[in-house]
Amino acid sequence: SHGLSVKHQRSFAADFVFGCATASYQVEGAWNEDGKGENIWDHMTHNKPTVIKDLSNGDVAADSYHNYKRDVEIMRELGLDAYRFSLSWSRILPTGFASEINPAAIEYYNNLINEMLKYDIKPMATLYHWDLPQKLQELGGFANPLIAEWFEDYARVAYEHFGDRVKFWITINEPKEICHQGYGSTTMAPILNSTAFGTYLCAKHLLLAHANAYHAYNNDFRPTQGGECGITFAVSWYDALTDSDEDKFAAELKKQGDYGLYSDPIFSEEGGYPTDIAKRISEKSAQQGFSKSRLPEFTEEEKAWVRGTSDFYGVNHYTAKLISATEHKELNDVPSYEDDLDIGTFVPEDWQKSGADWLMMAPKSLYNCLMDVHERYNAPVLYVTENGWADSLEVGLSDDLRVEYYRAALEDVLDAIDAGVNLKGYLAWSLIDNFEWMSGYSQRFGLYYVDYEDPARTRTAKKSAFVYKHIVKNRYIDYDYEPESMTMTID
Ligand code: GBH
Repeated sequence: SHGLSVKHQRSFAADFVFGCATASYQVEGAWNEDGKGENIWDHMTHNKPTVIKDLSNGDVAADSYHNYKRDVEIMRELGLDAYRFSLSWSRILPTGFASEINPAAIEYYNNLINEMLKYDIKPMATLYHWDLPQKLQELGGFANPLIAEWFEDYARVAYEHFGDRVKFWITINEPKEICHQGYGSTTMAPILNSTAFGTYLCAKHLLLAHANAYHAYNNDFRPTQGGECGITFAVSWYDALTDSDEDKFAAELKKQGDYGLYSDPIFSEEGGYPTDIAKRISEKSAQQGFSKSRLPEFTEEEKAWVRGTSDFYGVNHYTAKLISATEHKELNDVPSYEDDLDIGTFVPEDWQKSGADWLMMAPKSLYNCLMDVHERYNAPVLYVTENGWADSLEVGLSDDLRVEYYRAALEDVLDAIDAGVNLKGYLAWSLIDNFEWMSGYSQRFGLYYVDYEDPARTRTAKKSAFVYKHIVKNRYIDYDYEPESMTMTID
């Protein structure tokens, strides 16, 4: 680079944490090796394979169970400060319960963590990224209030075995996706489709489970281990379609329903659910002839137990939608979260489309989300725990749109920091291509390309990997940078 155009560039602080993220079911494979128990994704993909777009599953995925050394080598190639991965509950506790710990699972995660620490890469561990032990699902999963005890027991096992080295814990990844998609709909395991009753029942118990895991860490492990423990939400940007009060209210309702419902109880001053969405659900329930709201209330004691239980607010951010108040729809006899919201969503034609139908390049969407969370919750410590772009299958290593997406997102990060947001780190989704849930392998999110035809699951750096590496190393965004060759090395 000639240096002139970069002089005016703003920099990321030396202690700003740059990393990449993955999740167990999406990368590990080895679905039944060394004593791992069945989880809800194993169960669904094996028993109902047609729900996955390409009829695939995570049986092998990127085979990170056998390739963890190569994964850490990739982190070194990229020069990462940190790596976010998730623990497979059913690998560690094959029955779901803490009475039986699988030693091979402990060894696998020890190996991964120790390999990272050898090279000074900070492990950031998610306890739950969607792969519930099937046995616990059969007992109701997040619809059963006992999930709070089961999850706490599991969390304690994780803190006990890994907490001497893991200093950053995320309890649960994206509550709304778990509850709405998994319980109230059919777009994620366990595809219960049990209406909005399922969605909100899950919401309450999930929050209690999170709070138990947080308090366990805070009371019994933090004093000796000294790490951070928090939770991560899917935060999309929802702008009002027009300036009308109705559209603005609709956009606010969508924010409350998508993340406020799950993060207000933890981060708001008063605790408990956000008022507008709670009122809406209660009104809809009454209109439909129910004697009380389908949103289960917290007792005062529960409210107090959940409030304040996160050391940071984790933001998974991808895209944006424009929101309008629609004509009041006819009463739906199947109560759903969508029916409760009763809003319209729009995507402008000129937003660049990705390989995923829901993911568009929306201007300033990450900045707007970070500002919203900052203002809504009185300036919490923030981490971007996921952010990324989907390619369709035709795109190989020349992923120019991903390069454009990451540069724009990181520009938003700098803007947010300038505006006073207490943002400590940024993790790109994803380190490598992986199993994209219901889309199977038909969408690729990796900085590295995974060859699924190759039994070795060879990983190759895409153009975006070189660009991300350059940013991480130099701490600024150089728009003139082009990789000289596509040969990746460790600096
Ligand atoms: C993350 O979820 C997951 O944590 C990760 O495992 C996954 O691989 C990654 O993203 C990529 O998908 O705008 O109404 O069409 C992302 C969750 C999924 C939330 C799509 C918003 C769009 C709903 N997002 N969803 S809509």
